[in-house]
Amino acid sequence: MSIQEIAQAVEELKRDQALSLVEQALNDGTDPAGIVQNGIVGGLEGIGKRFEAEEYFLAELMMGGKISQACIDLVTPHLPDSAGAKAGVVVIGAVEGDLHDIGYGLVATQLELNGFEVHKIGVNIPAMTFIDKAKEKNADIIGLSAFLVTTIPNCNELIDYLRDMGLKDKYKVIIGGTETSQDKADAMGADGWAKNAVGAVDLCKRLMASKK
Ligand code: B12
Repeated sequence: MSIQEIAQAVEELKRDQALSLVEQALNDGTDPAGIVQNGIVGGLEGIGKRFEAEEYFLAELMMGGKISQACIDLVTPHLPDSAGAKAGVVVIGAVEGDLHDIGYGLVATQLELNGFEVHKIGVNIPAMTFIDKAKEKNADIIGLSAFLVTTIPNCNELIDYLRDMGLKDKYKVIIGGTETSQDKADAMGADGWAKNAVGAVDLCKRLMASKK
């Protein structure tokens, strides 16, 4: 059994096989983070490629999302926990127009496991709702997830609002999602970008250290 087989089962939308391979890998003591990143997320990448090649369509994309979430739910209880003082408060969600929640869900889980208090506020969230939530929860960091070229400008919008409201220094804004990059983050004045959930934890830790 290899992690590659999990990726393949996810990519081929074989739900039962994917779930039992994940279970088997966990029982064999395979690193849970590796199962997620190389197995499940690897499979989703394959699905994305087939979608681009018009081999898969929206129905397959949706099925892939559901299968992956079920696999991630199996792995989550096995991810290593870090006890200790609260590392910081993060409000995270998908920006207006964006319905992709698997990626930021993984970021939220990793942050929680690393001692952050995380408030997941959902998908298709308008900029002002992020800001209101950040105020309500006294957040340190606002995490914006954007997977589409058409939704990335909504990250800019939120940063512009924070500037106009004189709140740009109060909240650190980080972005992530397939079509985002460090360059895009820099261009819009975000405080950081991360490629994946592990990178997001490092980033948030660094930002919290710079706040102190
Ligand atoms: C599953 C999926 C869907 C599912 C989402 C299900 C769900 N509940 O999330 C559904 C079916 C809903 C969907 C819909 C659409 N999708 Co879609 N989808 C995907 C797919 C295959 C996987 C995305 C995913 O969840 N990956 C798994 C995560 C875990 O992987 P990840 O990106 O590595 O995640 C990490 C980082 O992104 C980062 N991260 C994520 N968020 C954040 C936030 C912060 C703050 C930080 C720091 C880091 C961070 O950390 C994550 C964890 O490690 C991608 C293909 C791809 N390669 O991304 C297309 C993809 C994103 N979708 C695409 C498209 C076109 C669509 C649709 C427009 C299709 C349509 N015709 O309707 C709709 C748009 C819906 C909408 N308004 O949002 C395109 C986008 C292309 C573009 N240039 O904009 C992609 C790239 C597919 C493709 N290759 O064409 N999709």
